[in-house]
Amino acid sequence: MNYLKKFSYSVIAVVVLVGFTVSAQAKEWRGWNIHPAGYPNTVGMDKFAELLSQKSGGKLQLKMYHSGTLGSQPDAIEQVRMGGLEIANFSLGPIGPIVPEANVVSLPFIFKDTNHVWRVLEGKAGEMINAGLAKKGLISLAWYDGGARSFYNSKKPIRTPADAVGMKIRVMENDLYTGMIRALGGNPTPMAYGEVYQSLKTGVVDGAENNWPSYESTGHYEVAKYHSDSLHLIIPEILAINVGVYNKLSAEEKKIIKEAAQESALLQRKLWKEREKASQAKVMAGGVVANEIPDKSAFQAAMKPVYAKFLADNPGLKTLVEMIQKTP
Ligand code: GTR
Repeated sequence: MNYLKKFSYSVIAVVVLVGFTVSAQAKEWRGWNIHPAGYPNTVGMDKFAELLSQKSGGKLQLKMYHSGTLGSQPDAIEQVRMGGLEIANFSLGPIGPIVPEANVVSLPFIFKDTNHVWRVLEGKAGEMINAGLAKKGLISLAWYDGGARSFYNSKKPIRTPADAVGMKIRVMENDLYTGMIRALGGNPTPMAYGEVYQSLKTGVVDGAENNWPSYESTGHYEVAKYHSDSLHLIIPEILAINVGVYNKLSAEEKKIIKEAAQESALLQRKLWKEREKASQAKVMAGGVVANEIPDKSAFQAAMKPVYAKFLADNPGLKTLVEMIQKTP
């Protein structure tokens, strides 16, 4: 063997050895996200992955799978709870049926605005929600902005609850949302996010409800051009990690992961504000007919039975609901 060959063999050996040692020590996680490239949550999760690697000197690695490629949201929630997937960004909406404490955020009109959401989540109510999530396998690392959701449909503007009577409206899988649509006199259709565009297009449903960025990024505005500013739900989004994975981390790793999550949330929230405006402008330019609902009291009054049923089913959550309502 000549010198050059010998030299290159030993270089290869060293590289292989180093490679093995790094991968033996590194934790490699898989992350789920439903949104496409460029969406604030997608950028936020990529930033989270980058910060994790940076702050841990490469020991904490997260490979993100965007656009729901690893499955629907209800399935992914189960996966993260059971440890099949380690990390995800979820809406609290579809988590509600599993974690009753987290379901209070899905009571229509419970929040005044996004800042109210942050005040609640940073206080005692937030602690109770986090404890409920942890009991069901999900540790909350940070909160992302999910904006306010409004109705849109392919038929006509909704100005009063009477306009929604008889309308087939897609909702996320959560009994609170089917109750909400029934209370308005509509027909709720729970359905996975990825199926909504086609269902609106073919008339399987007349309408749906979401925030401006999702209304735009999914193309729903192309097939449901009447947008009515009901702002009936303001649902926070969680950056969650499986409880077993989290509990095995060292104190130093827990600190790193929390910091990275919080930093990514600040970025997501900033991008969210920008995207809300940009999405609204884009859909309006695309021919959307939007109406405001300056007085929402008729919609709020219609939600009384939804609250009554929720409290009858979950008497233990009365304090939490009141705590949120009383948070200034
Ligand atoms: C979006 C949310 C998604 C998903 C979706 C839906 O606003 O970010 O996680 O919940 O709504 O309506 O299914």
